[in-house]
Amino acid sequence: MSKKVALITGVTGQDGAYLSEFLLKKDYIVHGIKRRSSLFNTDRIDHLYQDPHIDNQNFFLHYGDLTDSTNLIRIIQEVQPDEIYNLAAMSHVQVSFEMPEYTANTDGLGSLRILEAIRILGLEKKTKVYQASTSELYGKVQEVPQTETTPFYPRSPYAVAKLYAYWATVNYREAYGIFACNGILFNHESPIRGETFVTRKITRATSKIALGLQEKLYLGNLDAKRDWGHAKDYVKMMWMILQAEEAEDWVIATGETTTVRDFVRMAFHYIGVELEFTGEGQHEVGTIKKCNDPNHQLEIGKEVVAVDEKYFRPTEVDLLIGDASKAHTKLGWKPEYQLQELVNEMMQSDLKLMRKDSYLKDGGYEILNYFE
Ligand code: NDP
Ligand code: GDR
Repeated sequence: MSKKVALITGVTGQDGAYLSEFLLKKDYIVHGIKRRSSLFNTDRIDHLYQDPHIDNQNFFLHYGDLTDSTNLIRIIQEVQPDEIYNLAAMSHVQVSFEMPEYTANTDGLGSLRILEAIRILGLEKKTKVYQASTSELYGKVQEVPQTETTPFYPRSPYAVAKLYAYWATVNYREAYGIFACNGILFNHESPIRGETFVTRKITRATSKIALGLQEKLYLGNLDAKRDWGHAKDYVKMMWMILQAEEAEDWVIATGETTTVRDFVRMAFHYIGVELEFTGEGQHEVGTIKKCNDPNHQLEIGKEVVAVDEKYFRPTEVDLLIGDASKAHTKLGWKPEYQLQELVNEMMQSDLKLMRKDSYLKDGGYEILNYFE
């Protein structure tokens, strides 16, 4: 039997990398679309790269962009995929307030371009499509926990664009019979999460503070609550969604919610530090209350966390907590990771990474801290 062929947009991102690994293990031929950039942007998938001069290659990269229809049509025509995973997006909620039009073009129209390419090429009966939908669609809380039937109320240009993509996916399923599905995924993280999302920002900064490479971690809204899972669990579910009997839309979540503040506590706990938070709103600070690890010489009372208003969003999503009962019951999906395990894995990885900076600093190199 011939191998299944998958095409992944956003292959260089967190989920694209984990999904590629997952599908290659399942013996798929994997094609990915990457953007041209002036520096290498394939760090997360370099370990999957194959010399194009060898036979039996099963991982291929194509230059492309979700804003370029002709490029997408050509790649889909060449690849003839059985499954498309549309993961490409301008995925940062706060940045979408700075770049609303680009976000709409990529995250909204980009999804339409993929669906339309399938129609133009007559692949409606062959190619299944997974659309990376998001818990950001729920935005302003209408119901707790959120399920497949909870009304949407997007609160950012990102979420508005993703709302368009959500409904385009449903519409192309109903209008043309394409096996197109939305995975409404709640936040999912990992050691390869983008550095400016809050979890990774926290684990990187905590590691740097532990090693004396950074003084303080500046954050925005510490009260925001998110349902955080591990990206590895979630990419498995993307695949399961396309293997289901019927094309449907699915909520994927852990069912537990945690504040940003508690995530910070958990990261510091990993390095043996207990934090105390005092003050309110933009004046809130986190100081070291106890330090149990003699390797990390941090003084009691030192202020290591502070709030900077620049990270507040014009409209915020206060509380996300998902109910993935449908996925549990109909597909047998259950997340394997607990939040503390995820935090530990991220801390372990970032401490290792930051030790490199520490050696460089000892060798006389200047270490820069980016406050984004
Ligand atoms: P990342 O930001 O890590 O990856 C996004 C990917 O999209 C990168 O490969 C990026 O390329 C690519 N990309 C961005 N713009 C374009 C464009 N115009 N054309 C082609 N490619 C583009 O996101 P994640 O892996 O975390 O998320 C994957 C998808 O899932 C996204 O659509 C996101 O919105 C959605 N999602 C994510 C959740 C999460 O918690 N992680 C939760 C719910 C939904 P480059 O590397 O060059 O920047
Ligand atoms: P989110 O993720 O907006 O949920 O979108 P992010 O990690 O950016 O923010 C989570 C919450 O933390 C608060 N926050 C901060 N966020 C960032 N980035 N930086 C800070 O300094 C900071 N301080 C507090 C935010 O206000 C927010 O409430 C992610 C993305 O992966 C989307 O693509 C995806 O669709 C959703 O998750 C589900």
